[in-house]
Amino acid sequence: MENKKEFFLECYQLGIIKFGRFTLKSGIESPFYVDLRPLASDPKILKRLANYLLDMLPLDNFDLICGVPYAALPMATAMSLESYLPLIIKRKEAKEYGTKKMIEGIFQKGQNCLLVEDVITSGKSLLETIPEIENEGISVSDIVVVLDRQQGGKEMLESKGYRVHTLFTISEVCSILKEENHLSDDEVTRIDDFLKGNVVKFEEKKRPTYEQKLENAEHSVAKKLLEISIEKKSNLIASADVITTQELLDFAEKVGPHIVALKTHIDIVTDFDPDKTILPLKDLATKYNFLLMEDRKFADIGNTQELQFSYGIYKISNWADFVTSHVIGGYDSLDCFLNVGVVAILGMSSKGTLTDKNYQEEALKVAQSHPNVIGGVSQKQLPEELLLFTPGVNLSDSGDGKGQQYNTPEHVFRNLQTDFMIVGRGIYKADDAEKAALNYKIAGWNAYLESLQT
Ligand code: BMP
Repeated sequence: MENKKEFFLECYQLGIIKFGRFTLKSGIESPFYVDLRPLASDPKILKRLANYLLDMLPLDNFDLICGVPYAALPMATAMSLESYLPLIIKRKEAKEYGTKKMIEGIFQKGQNCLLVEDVITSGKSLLETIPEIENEGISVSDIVVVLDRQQGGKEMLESKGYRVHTLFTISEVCSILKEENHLSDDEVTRIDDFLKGNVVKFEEKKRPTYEQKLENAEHSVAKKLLEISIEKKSNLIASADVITTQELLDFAEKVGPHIVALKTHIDIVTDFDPDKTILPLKDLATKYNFLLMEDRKFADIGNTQELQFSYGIYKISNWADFVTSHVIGGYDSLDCFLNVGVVAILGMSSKGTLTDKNYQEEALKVAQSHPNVIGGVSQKQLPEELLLFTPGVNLSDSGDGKGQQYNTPEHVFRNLQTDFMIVGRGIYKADDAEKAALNYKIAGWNAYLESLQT
């Protein structure tokens, strides 16, 4: 049977590595250039490559396989055909129409996916790809790479807990080529020098602490929320989606000690009465030191929103500390929310939401520039100056059969760097809401502390 060296030499004949002077995407001049795409054009080599890669791996650990686009797509496909591991496809860009999915294929939340990459340099592109897969509820534990350029990527990913399996390293390849007289001593020295001086340090910015956010916060409501968070060691907002005043007050009494804010949908309370519903609710908010967040999701022109905010039976402006609002009415539509904080709806948690990439980018511009906005509801990381509120958190469920998509506290704090998690049914449907709130509070705070370490 051929050995790995013979196999590499056959691959080399396809022109996958060139030596000379090459300017890389980063602007750095490199003495070699690697392009493994030609391997896909030789079916016999591609099949053998797939088997070499599979031989290195604990295959029982994986439910799925996925290649980083584009060069690794044929490799992952070949590996799937050889191993019967089901293939999923990661898009470079979400589809503009239809489902807007980033990951195509058949998969289930909780499955573990083997990631395939052709070449690893700094590891940055893998680090961008992994959260997109994890966002679908799929975990990634192992990455298999054909060639490691030995510039720090493997070590960086390993430091984050991923197992990285590499078939070849550039040093190994160079010594094979030198043995076979394809490379001179001078060229090998030049490559060694380049490798020594070009280990890419991937400087990942650490998430700010609540204390740091508080220092930079401008809006009084943002400050208050952060102060409560620090004081109570909580980042939990309980969503009180209950339909009677009694249930609402009972719920607030139970969860009050553990939360930074109580989120209401006041228009679902069937027996709403300003004196019987709001006054005692405000007393509880004072007693337990939490804020009131009315999830009204305004979505109209400024004048109508102003009326909806201050008139009608709910008179939200009289009691809410902050409100949610779509920004679909444009920048000026948010002017009416004086003296409260606005949490802009940037992206929703439900399946098939129309808040696509383009909408989110435009909505974010409005949110970032409007002084009434303290943060956004999103399933994506936001710029540091905005507070991120993430609903769709549940410790045990993956969905509700009505389109809601759930994530764990670990996911939202580590991968999205959220500031506040919003939990509804995970708490109010629990047999013991107080205990559930305490459990979520602890899980959220621990997940936040852990996210400071990574
Ligand atoms: P639950 O944890 O029971 O799924 O409740 C989530 C709460 O957050 C609901 O009140 C819902 O209206 C709200 N919400 C959401 O689920 N997704 C969003 O994108 C925005 C929300 O406000």
